[in-house]
Amino acid sequence: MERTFIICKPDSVERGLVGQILSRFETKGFVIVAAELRTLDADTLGQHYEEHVGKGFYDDLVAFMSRGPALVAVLEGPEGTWATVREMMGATNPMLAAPGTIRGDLGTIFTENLIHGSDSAESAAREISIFFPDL
Ligand code: IDP
Ligand code: MG
Repeated sequence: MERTFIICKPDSVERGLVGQILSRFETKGFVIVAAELRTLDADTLGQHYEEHVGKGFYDDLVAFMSRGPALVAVLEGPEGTWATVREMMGATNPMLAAPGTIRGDLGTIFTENLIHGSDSAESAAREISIFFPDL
C-alpha cells in the first residue's frame, strides 16, 4: 500500500465542498487514514511549499492558505495512489482543468484551486512527515 497527502484548501472549506471532495476519493476506493481541520501558519506553509518560496505568487498563496481552516489528510491505496489522486485533482489552473476532475468541475480561480496533492512518492513522504509526524 502507498500513502499520499492532500489538503482541502480554505476555499473548499469556505464553500462547503470538503465532503464532496473526500467522497470522490472514498468512492474511488482510497482510504482516509488521517484527517484534521487546521489553520495553517506561514512557517508550516514555508516547509510545505519550499520549492515555491520567493516566486511571484508565493505571498498570495500563503495569504490564501492561511486565511481559514483547511482539511489536511492522508489517503491510502495501491502503488501509484499519489498519481491517481493528482489525475483526479486536474490541472493546477482550474480554468484549464478537464471536466470530471475536482478543479475542472468546481473552480475557476488559479490560486484558489481547492485541493493540494503530493506530486511524487518522495513528496508524499516529506509532506506527511510535516503534517502528521506520528504516522
Ligand atoms: P499544484 O498544486 O498543481 O501542484 P504548484 O505548481 O505546485 O501546483 O503550485 C502550488 C499552488 O500555488 C497551486 O496549487 C496554486 O494554488 C498556486 N499557484 C501556482 N502557480 C500559480 C500561479 O501562476 N498563479 C497563482 N497561483 C499559483
Ligand atoms: Mg505542487
